Amino acid sequence: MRHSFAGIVLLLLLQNGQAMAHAFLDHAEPRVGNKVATAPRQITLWFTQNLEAAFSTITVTNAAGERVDTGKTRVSGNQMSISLRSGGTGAYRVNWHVLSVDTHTTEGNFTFQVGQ
Ligand SMILES: [Cu+2]
Repeated sequence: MRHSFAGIVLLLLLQNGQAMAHAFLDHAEPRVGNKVATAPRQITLWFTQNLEAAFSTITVTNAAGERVDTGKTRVSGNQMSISLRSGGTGAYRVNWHVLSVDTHTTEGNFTFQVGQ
């Protein structure tokens, strides 16, 4: 009886630890919310956990809402990046969707400013 109770507590602790280990955005280049003088050639995102390349993607839209990414996300460890076409000035939105190695998916988006 005592043993099985300890086992259940351990299981709950393990599950909780795993749930807190989803891949979340750690930082990005260009930085989230930052302003850059000219449109970057690529976007790079770093996550809190390693990513599964096949199911992790980035899309980027310019101020007019047009896709300006080249459509090919590159994944390496906890990092992924994508090249951009020139898309003019204004607010760029970066949308990310990742599958981390713990099989959980997370997604989010942020903007940065190009030009003045
Ligand atoms: Cu997770």
